[in-house]
Amino acid sequence: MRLALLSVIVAMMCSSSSQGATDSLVVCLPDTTNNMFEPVSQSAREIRELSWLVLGICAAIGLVVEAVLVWSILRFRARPHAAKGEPSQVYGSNSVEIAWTVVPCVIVFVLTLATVRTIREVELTEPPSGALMVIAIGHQWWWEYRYEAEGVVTANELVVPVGRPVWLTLLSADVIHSWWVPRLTGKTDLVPNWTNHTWFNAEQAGIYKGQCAEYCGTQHGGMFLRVEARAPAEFAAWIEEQKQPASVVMAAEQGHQLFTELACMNCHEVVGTSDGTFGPSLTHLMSRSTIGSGVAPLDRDTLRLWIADPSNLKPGCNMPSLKLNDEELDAMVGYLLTLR
Ligand code: HEC
Ligand SMILES: [Cu+2]
Repeated sequence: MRLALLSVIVAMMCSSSSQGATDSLVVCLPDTTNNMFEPVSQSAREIRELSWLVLGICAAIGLVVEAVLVWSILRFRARPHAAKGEPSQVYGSNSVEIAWTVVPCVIVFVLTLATVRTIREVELTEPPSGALMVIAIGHQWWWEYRYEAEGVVTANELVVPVGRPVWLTLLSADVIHSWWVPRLTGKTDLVPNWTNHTWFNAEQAGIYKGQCAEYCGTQHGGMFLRVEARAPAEFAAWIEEQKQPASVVMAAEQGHQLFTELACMNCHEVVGTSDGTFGPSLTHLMSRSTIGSGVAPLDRDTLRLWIADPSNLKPGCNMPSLKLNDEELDAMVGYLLTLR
């Protein structure tokens, strides 16, 4: 019954889109990997089930109301030769009053029970046993990830092992942000001076996308989330790489020198060189695949554009242009490219 009703709504949604009628929800939504109806973790699956239930009940109510409306319009429309004057007036009806009080109460009760049950399964108060503990800090407009036990700090791209629960401690450095990767779990806010938690257990290797889900300023829209779930052995290898200090390449000495002479080092950490924390850690910058919290792929060209002036890629972001000349830019980019 529930599914039959839903397929009606879905068919209606699809046929009103320019793509024409299609027979599944997946096809009429944009083809991205952040579809909450394709969960890859237990809690995301619970949330999907609840969403279907709520959508189904609401669709049924919508259909009943529309049906009564259409029927009334047709049945009681003004007809030629109908009696003139006011129709007969009806005042109060106990049975109708009782029906439209009791039925909504029952519906709300069912929705409440289902919601409470889902919340209890999705929101834990303690980390699940054996969980990987990561601190996630929201900044305007990027994400800091600290694996305290492992001694690893990275930014924007959270790497996790498949099949092991991940317990995230959510903090904010400035305003309220919200961590939401729909295929992994529901959204939880990162609130200044307050500690929140969320968790997920990725069942398949892959890259899961999301987006800061609480308006946090100019570049809120440029504050993407990206979680990469890797097989446990690959994850362990990644941790080992991230624990290494930054590589020192003689050929990049000029850029390294510039990095320490300019303000870069006040804002950025490069283990062995600087310990700024205002901006993302650059120790293993090139192990990431995007720049600016996902606004562009990370390569030589985007790096050069970014250093010349970050607003080329992310207008309004909190890194200033240090107005390097062409030669300095080449040296700086050459150095950053060695930070693998
Ligand atoms: C006032 C502090 C500040 C200074 C000075 C600064 N940065 Fe940044 N930098 C930031 C912030 C903040 C971000 C994150 C911007 C965002 O994504 O919204 C950033 C981002 C970056 C990124 C992208 C990192 C990523 O993973 O997305 C690189 C690379 C970078 N800075 C290099 C440099 C270099 C090189 C210098 C010196 C020429 C420098 N920064 C100077 C604050 C600073
Ligand atoms: Cu945000």
